Amino acid sequence: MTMGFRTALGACALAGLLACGGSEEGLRPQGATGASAGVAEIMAARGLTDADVAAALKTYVPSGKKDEFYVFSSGGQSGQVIVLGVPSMRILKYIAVFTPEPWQGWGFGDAASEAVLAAGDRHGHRMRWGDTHHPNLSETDGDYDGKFLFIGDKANARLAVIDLADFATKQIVANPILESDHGAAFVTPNTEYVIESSQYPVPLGGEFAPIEQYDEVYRGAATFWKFDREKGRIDVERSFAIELPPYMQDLADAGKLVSDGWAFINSFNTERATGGNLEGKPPLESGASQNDMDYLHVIDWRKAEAVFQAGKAKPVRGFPVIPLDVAVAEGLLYFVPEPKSPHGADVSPDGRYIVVGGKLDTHATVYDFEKIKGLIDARDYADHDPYGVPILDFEKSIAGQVELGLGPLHTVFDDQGNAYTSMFVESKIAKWSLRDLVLLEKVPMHYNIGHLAAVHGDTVKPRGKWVIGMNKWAIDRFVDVGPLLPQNFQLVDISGPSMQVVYDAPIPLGEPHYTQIVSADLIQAVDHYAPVGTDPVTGERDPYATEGGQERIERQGNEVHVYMTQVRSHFTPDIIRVRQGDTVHLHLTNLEQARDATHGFGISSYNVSLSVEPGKHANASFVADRAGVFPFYCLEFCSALHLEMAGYLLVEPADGGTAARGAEGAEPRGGDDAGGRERAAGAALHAAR
Ligand code: K7E
Ligand code: CUA
Repeated sequence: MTMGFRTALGACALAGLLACGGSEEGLRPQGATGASAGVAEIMAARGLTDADVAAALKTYVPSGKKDEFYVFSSGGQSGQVIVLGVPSMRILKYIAVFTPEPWQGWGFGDAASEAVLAAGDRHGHRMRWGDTHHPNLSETDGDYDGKFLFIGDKANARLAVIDLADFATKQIVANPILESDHGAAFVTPNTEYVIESSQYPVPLGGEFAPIEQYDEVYRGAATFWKFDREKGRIDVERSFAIELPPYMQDLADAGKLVSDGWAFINSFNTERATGGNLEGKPPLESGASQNDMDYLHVIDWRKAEAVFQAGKAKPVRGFPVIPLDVAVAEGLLYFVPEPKSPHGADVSPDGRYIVVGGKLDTHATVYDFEKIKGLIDARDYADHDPYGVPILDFEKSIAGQVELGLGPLHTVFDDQGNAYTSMFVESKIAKWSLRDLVLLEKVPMHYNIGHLAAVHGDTVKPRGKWVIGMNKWAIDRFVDVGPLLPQNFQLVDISGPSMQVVYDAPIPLGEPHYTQIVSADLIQAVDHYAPVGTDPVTGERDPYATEGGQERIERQGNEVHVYMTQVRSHFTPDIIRVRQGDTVHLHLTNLEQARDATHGFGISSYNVSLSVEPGKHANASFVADRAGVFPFYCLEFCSALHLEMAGYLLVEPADGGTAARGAEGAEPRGGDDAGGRERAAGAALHAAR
């Protein structure tokens, strides 16, 4: 009967996985005596197959055990970064980046985060969202070093720097010449530069030009942001860009090892279609799909750096840009044709090959850098584009093409010489041999796979084991949650002879694009801020940091500075008295150093939310423009007396209304009886202490 059949199957599955010692019997894995029968019962009750159990055992991380790898994923339209663990696929954290996030006190009054966000404002607009596409970990010698994470905002051409010591965003730079990016963020092998290249051409610098002048005035660009590792920040002064023709530059990757010093960007719309479907022109999408070939951009960034340092760049909105004609004359920009609607540009671990997918092509094209370099050195050009950029011969530049199927996009690598390419149209991952350029196997994805990631799969040292397919719109994988569908990360075991999908993880925070998977032992996160009073953005003790015993309220005119501390389970001070119209400057230090001693600060009606991790200092300023009584409290359940960790902001009416006067009479305010009139006249008042 069914029950018995299942029981036997389940036991076998378990036995196989636990390296069953026995033989025919096969039912009692060593050291797991008695487990098999229980497991079989569960399998029967839940209708699980052998494969299900195998998958569960591969991904289950028992309570108290930790994951072997971190996943850093873009958060798509959420403007954030999602951190997961592999193999469990448990979500560990969202890192606030371009978007305010109240739990982390990011952009809700906290001055340090507000300043980081404000640095990303564009053209005087307050930007509070982003479309994060490609996270990139900092590298040393072409492998992740676990120190920093960069991520680009496609919608607004911005780049963010996240420090993995505290998993917090430290810097946002707004690209002064671009309006959108896509080839971002991609680091060079020692994180000398973080690449951010354009997607949609515009007149560089953000000025207006009619779209009829697209060919003449609209441009793309590749920005090379200089990273100062010591400071952990982009050094804008030492950064530069290279002007590119008005093609739609797409994904970027930096060369490594044999191709170190070079960068590669695929492109589409070399037709330079501009749309205009209501104006009698073909829609952008069809205009952009006429040519059989677009151009892989090949950039000698070391030469570009030298050209920039030699002062040959020209300022565009104050930002140094190597003009296109200079780039051509200096020999730092080349094109190689790439088949129809290309996407992705992924450099192999040895740096020799660049793999480009073709959304409308069935092949992945494998370029051979040595051939490309040979053609460049020999000035063996097949042609020039309308802007004078040398075009190399396609056939002479490639190692070959692999027939993979429909809609190949992105490629990552394992430690066995294999490549894995996402097949968007087919909804599959194709595994193929980089050496022999033959397709080995495909595994179905659910569904619409975009990027994929492998463990250290885009470094010089891939580590195999796992691939994650990053699928869009999980139409049939989870219980329904309305028309806006979660995404689906599928974990694929690549350690065996055939790929096995072992876990589906819904991603409910925007549409992630790229992800990187890094060994957990490379990440060394701090568990508190030291010294006490540290501003997490500067990494230094904040000038307003408050020591225990030094808490005070100081008034300067109508500015009230509140020097406040918190320890379990109180704020000092816990009563703040101000007058309507005062500007309140809250300076809040968490005096604790224990790792589980995070406090928060949330206050009614004034839109302030602070997260104050142990040792952290936060500043928040607001105008107390509404009279009333506003409780504030600690936002983390920090102790048994957490609910008591609260206080009051008392904002007395500026017009000295009766209610306020009545209350005032009872307060030890001394000699301020006529305060109402004085306040109404805007007179300076002394601080209430
Ligand atoms: Cu293919 Cu923005 Cu990298 Cu999405 S991109 S999938
Ligand atoms: Cu501090 Cu709750």
